Amino acid sequence: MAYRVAIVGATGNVGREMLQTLAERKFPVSDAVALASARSIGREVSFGEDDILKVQDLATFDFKGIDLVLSSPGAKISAEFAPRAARAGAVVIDNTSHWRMDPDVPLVVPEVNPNALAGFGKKNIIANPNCSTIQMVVALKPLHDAAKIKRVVVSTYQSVSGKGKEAMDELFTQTRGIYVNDAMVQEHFTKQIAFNVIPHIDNFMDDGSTKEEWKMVVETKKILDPSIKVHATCVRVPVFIGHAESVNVEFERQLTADEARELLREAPGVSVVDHRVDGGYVTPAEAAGEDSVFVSRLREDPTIENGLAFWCVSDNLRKGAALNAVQIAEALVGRPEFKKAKKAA
Ligand code: 11C
Repeated sequence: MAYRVAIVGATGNVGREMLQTLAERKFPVSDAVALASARSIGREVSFGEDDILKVQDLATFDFKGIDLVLSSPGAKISAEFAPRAARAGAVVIDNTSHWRMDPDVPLVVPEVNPNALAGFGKKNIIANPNCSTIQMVVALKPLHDAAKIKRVVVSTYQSVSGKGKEAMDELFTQTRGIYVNDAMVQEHFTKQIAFNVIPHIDNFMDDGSTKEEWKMVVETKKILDPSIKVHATCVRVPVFIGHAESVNVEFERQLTADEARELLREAPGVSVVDHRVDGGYVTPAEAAGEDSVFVSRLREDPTIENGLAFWCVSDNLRKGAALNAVQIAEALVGRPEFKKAKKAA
């Protein structure tokens, strides 16, 4: 069986990556539709090697007959269009933050909580988690199953592509400008991003954390285990693609670095590269364009009981967004609840 698939936000970083990932993974698509806001109507986006799609207007598009929507248009737009698409019978897999904490919307990382997909029919909406959460929970899942995590302290090193194409352009322009002595253009970040790091991603909250940090806390609980305590510091770094994280974990029982390494080697979606020699670890430049969550620098932390530290890196546009969404689609169409709903329609 093949499916009619609409991509919402098709001209953005994640939307284009969704189209590429669907084609690369040969997801059974009978018809693909690219949608975006009015200012992008008529623009063209590639779907696979041969197909070019003309972007249509999201605001006026009739979703009747569409089976699946993969969307990444911004939270406010998702709040408006997703119920409209769902009412028309499509299942929306949404990459924005808008639906993630809705109790009637599954928040899914297929390697971690695929069974949450059973609840997709409550709203016909499934949420794709935040990129920094996805890579962390993929790495934590096998460790949690083995030794039960009590607490996680994470610091992120997030690339500018998480903030969109204009943010990538700003990093490029500022970097070039510093070399050629041009005036500093600073529109998308609160401070200079070239040759700098910024401890601020998304809006500030009342308790002094940022929304990006809050997302890592509440999403990890929803996906993996509500009893896990998480403390996050999210930092923007002058890297184009690939988020990195320094993760410190406290378990209920001891887990040695060797045990953790073996568990992670067997875990779906994880590649362990941990050689304890110069260059024996993965950096964002090597993770860009790859599907895996890479884990390096595994070591015990003797400053707490049952402590373990590691480094994890992943392509934020792929596993952190488009790939996870396509994996959700793959898992969904194989589920009996989805097949039943399609038959009944
Ligand atoms: C960033 N993680 O790197 C963000 C981007 O909630 O989906 C994704 C925001 C979200 O800026």
